[in-house]
Formats: sequence, structure tokens, C-alpha cells
Amino acid sequence: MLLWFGSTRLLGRGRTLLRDPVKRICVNMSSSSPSGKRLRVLVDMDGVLADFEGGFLKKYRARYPEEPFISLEDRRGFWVSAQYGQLRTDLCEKAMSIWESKDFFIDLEPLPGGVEAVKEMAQMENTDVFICTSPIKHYKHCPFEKYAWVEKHFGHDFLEHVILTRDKTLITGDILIDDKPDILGVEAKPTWEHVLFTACHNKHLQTSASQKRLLSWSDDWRTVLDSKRQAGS
Ligand code: DGP
Ligand code: MG
Repeated sequence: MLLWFGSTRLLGRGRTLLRDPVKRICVNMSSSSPSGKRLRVLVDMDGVLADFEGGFLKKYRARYPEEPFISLEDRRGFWVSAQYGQLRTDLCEKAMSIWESKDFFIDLEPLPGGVEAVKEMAQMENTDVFICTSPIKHYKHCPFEKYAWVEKHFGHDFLEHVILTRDKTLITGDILIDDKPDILGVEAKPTWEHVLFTACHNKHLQTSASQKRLLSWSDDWRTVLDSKRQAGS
């Protein structure tokens, strides 16, 4: 598809001479290639690209050195605050105070291989990649820092590929790579297939035979994408 803005011609997918930022938002739209359907991959951030659990434990122990903590080996269940609340009621609030603090999200370390894998995916033919992440409701720092994290590790242009949503079932895609075992929302039948990304809190879970897992970014994510691509063609 060829788009025109006034007298300025776009130069193909993602390329433009436009300097006007208002116009620039229009240029990264991808269209289907003649060879087939494009694959849309949604990649979660916390627990998949950014080390939420490791970052939490480090800052929790630094801030509350006298309090009990749960080692990553002993983590069970997606909700960190729920497990800390079971340990002792007041620890639920203390856990939440960590990720509600300034610099928590921006300081998260990338999980090994994640940034490289997403950059590689983004270069693949007929493939669109989006980082699809749920901000916490305490919004003072988190949404800003999530954008800043993507800019820091992927560069400014990749901000076009960020989706912040509390309900991932509303987002259309072919694959969602996410560490949360149950991804629910208002859409009962999301378009994407959930590929469970292994994390300390879900590694003991028995998953159904049909659910795919990625053990880490060293696992064969390229084959997961290829088999989905073939299933859709
Ligand atoms: P996502 O990775 O996109 O599913 O985002 C889930 C967010 O929730 C992520 O920032 C981690 C955060 N989170 C983890 N445990 C808890 C918890 O116990 N309470 C709250 N409010 N957020 C949590
Ligand atoms: Mg996650």
C-alpha cells in the first residue's frame, strides 16, 4: 500500500522522509505480503523480557532486611503479594510497596536472550512483533518506566511496538508469549494462542497437552513461530 501525505512520499515499510511527528505515527503500519499472511507475535514484558521476580526480591530484601522472604525457588502462584500475604498478612503490603516505588520497573534487568530474540523476530519476514504488557494500577511510575525500559533496551523506534493493556484478551494476535498461566478478560475467545513462558512461579504447573511452553529464550522459539505460521497458511 502506498500512502501519501501532502507531497511527501513514503519509502516503504517503516521508512519515511517525514519529519512531522504527528504524521510519523502513520508510517509503520504493515500490510500483508503477496507471499502470505503476516504473523503477529505478542510478547509479554514482566517475567518474559524483564526480570520482575529477580528485581523484586533484590529490592525487597534491601528495603526490609529483617523480614522473611520467599526465595525464587519457593515461589508459587503468579501473584507475588498473595504468597507474601500467606507468609504474614502485613507482608502483602510490603511486597506491593516495592513495585509501586520509583525506579522499580526501569531498573529491571533484561532476562537472558529476550531482547535479542525480539529484535530478531522484528527483522523476520512477514512478522509483526509487539510488546504487550499490563501496567500496575498504581500508575505514578509504572507506565512511564515501561516505555523508558523499552527505549533503553530496544531504542526509541521500538516504542511503536508497545501495547499497554490491563486486558490482553482484547488484543488480536497469533501468539502471546506470556508467563501468566491464566490470561483472562472480557473476550472469552482471544485470537492468540498462549505460549507459556517458564518462570519461577509457574515451572511446577502441569499444563495441558495442547499448551506450548517456552522454557527460556534459549528454547526453540523460532520453531514455535514457524509452526504457527504454517498452521495459518
Ligand atoms: P504482565 O507480565 O503483563 O502479566 O503484568 C503483570 C504485572 O503484575 C507485572 O507488573 C507484575 C505485577 N504483579 C506481580 N505480582 C503482583 C501482585 O501480587 N499484585 C499486583 N498488583 N501486581 C503484581
Ligand atoms: Mg508477565
